[in-house]
Amino acid sequence: MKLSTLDKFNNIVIQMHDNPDADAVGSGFALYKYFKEKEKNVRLVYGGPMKIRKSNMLLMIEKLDIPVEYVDKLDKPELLITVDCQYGEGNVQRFEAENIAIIDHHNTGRESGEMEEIRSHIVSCATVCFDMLKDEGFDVNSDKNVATALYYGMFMDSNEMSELRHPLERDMLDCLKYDKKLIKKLIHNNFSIQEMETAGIALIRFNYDENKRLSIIHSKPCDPNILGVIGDMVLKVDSIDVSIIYNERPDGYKLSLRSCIPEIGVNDMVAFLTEDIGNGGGHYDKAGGFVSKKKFVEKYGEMSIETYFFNRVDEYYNQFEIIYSKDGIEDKSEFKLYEKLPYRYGFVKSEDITNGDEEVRLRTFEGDISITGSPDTYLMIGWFGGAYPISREDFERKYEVTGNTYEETFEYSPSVFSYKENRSKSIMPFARECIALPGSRVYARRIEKHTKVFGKWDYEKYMYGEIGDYLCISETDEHDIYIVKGDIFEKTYN
Ligand SMILES: [Mn+2]
Repeated sequence: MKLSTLDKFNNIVIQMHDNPDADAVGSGFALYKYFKEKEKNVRLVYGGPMKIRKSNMLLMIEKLDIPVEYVDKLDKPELLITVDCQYGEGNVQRFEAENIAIIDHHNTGRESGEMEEIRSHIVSCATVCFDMLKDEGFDVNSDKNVATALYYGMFMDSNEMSELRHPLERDMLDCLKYDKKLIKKLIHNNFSIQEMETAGIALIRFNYDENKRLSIIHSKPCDPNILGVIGDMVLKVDSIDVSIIYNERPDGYKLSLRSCIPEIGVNDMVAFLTEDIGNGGGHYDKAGGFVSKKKFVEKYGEMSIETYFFNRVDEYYNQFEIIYSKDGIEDKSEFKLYEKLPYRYGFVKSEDITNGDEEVRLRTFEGDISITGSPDTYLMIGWFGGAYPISREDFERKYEVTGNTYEETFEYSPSVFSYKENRSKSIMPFARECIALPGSRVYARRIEKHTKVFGKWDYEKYMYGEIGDYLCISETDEHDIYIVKGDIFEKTYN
């Protein structure tokens, strides 16, 4: 949904979930300002059993001048927009309205409809709003309070930015001109004495698996950020490599994961733990997620959440295989030779975007990779806009340059962050077209077991392959081992 499709309404109420958090308030406030600018009659409200009490929230609302109203009834507005929540869910007081729109980032199983924008792969609703506002040409930095509110919303929903997932979130971080002093003040007003006690109790009541060097903690209800604080502390213990902490909320369970070993990337692990019943993601070493109670019961019925986490963690550990590119693969008996079909791809010469040997961060779905501009390094643009580095030598062996420019639109346009210019910029304007040469071949086999590959380019991180993806070895370089998504492989190889 484009935000401007709602411009036709005049009486608009933006509703946050009950007991709104920073993400709900930040998102709601930014939308409020958008509609105010369009001279709409707009209100920002929440209902539910209790008024906001948390000190950071009260401070945020006061200092940023956010016109939040606590209401117990509405007189059927022309348009009701629920933000950071979905109309009809248990954590949103139900009000009648002539039209209903939803802007959210929770995975409740509902798909975006005509007047709905639900992006469950995004860490915060503030990020969804940021993107929608940007699309409308609304400058979020024109009002420092709006920029600060959006920043704080994402900050709180991502465990202080440590659980960011999507390149868009990193763009938002780079773009916002927010009030640093106020953010600092909010950080230091976040926990109450009771919550400190909760953290203490959580640390005493831990579950520990000696073989996996893993701890699972069920904390009492508390601010989600406390989970991150506890997790960071738990990981400093000499006999623990992986920490899972979760707690219960009215609508589900909030999870926070930490890892300090390269073989376990908690971004994959949380995605596995929340598969079909919620959403999750983040980084290799820090990640977060959410399990919806409704979806959990639908899928697992009476099972307790403790049992579920223990079983599921076992499954995760039992089912993956690890491959180190530097060691190569000895047994190639199940691999078959495939030929790359002559598809069109985009590529960029790294020098074109870096002005010489400048260092930039290439922003990919898997995270940022540092690239130094060089005549010998190119960037390939794959399906869905995923970009990755390739040496010129490999490139010239596998592709032929057509001389055309390469124009495609993607959900997220591949981009680099330039340290020199202190901004991120799309690489698409520099993209040229090439065609895969016939004879570019790989050995590949279908993955039957979750596989982690420590690749050639960045040894600290692995690529994660799920069942149905393909494990590939370059025909000419046995240390060039990588994973290609199943659907992409089947389309582009023969
Ligand atoms: Mn949120």
